[in-house]
Amino acid sequence: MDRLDKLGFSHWFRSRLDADKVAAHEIARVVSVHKDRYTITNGPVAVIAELSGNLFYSANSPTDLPTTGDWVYADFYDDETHAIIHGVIPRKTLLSRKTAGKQVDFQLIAANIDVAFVIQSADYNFNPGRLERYLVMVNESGIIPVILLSKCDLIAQNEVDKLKAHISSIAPQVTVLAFSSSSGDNIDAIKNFLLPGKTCCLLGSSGVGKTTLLNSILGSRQFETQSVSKKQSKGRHTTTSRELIQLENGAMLIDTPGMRELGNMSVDTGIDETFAEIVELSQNCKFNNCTHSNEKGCAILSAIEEGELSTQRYKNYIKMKNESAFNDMSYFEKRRKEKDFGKLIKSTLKGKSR
Ligand SMILES: Nc1nc2c(ncn2[C@@H]2O[C@H](COP(=O)(O)OP(=O)(O)OP(=O)(O)O)[C@@H](O)[C@H]2O)c(=O)[nH]1
Ligand SMILES: [Mg+2]
Ligand SMILES: [Zn+2]
Repeated sequence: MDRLDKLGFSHWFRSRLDADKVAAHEIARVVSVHKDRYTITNGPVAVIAELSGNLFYSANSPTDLPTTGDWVYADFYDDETHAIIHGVIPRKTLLSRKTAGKQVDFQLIAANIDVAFVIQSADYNFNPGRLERYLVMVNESGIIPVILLSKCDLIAQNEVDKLKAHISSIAPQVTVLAFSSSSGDNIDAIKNFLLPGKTCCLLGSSGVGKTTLLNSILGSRQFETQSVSKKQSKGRHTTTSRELIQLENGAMLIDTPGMRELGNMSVDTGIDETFAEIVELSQNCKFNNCTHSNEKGCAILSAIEEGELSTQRYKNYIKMKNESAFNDMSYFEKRRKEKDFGKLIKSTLKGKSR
């Protein structure tokens, strides 16, 4: 299984394999997804694949279907030019968010990521609240976050230092690197995280320079980038799909399209990890059921008063807690309705067949 190891397969996955499925199928990794067309690889070749009808129809939610980075059971056909995916192997980690817009469901970003680079650009894009949002998503799934501050050629060194200090106050446990793809500054420090057999991904708003960084790492302009329209200070969503790329040294990297809105659901663990000092403070609140909004003896409120905790950070914490709870409730409600609807159809069909 050596060629799979090179793609990141490890004991963790091996110990979770289904013996029957291993006997019936091959193992492969999903390189990219374009609507219902997948590209998968087992090492030597990358092959177009489709889902088996059984996998597609038995899926209860988007999380049951493969995404970029997933390990799958597959059958290869026609001299390995075509394949059918029969199942998803348990995931070590999964990056997902709430689908954009009003719909409440999970959208998968990538699976089996070891390290996530969360990128903000040093010029206009720096936004602590958004950074916290990304960290919640990454922490929730147990992925190691690394914060990258891009385009440092555009601001003075003392400004870079200030931003880095600000980030460290938000995320004291996380490595923060300032870099520039233009000058090449610190690209080597980023490369140190790209280890053979490990899978990393690039996350951040459109235009922060994710694809430019990927090209810098590759040492060639293999992937398309586009200048940020200065007027709106907004990127143009140049990258539109996620693709797993294997680097020369054997590490894997997934570039992702910038996200306009990052909504989280089911992220209580991620929130608590991202805001660990607030959780710790709450243990000193006078009342067990403290809502940290107006109670006397609230350790969080007094920390804010004493300037030990920033109001911004506290507000973002509460906001994300509420949002996650609200989204979970809506999702639960939706699933309940879908189930009822499913039962209705089943009972109608039963009635007909009688
Ligand atoms: N000055 C400067 N500009 C940079 C740097 N890195 C990227 N840029 C520019 O920023 C713009 C956007 O870069 P992209 O790499 O396309 O951004 P992206 O994050 O991949 O954007 P999406 O694919 O839309 O999510 C391009 O014009 C790049 O040339 C940098 O280090 N310094
Ligand atoms: Mg891009
Ligand atoms: Zn409290």
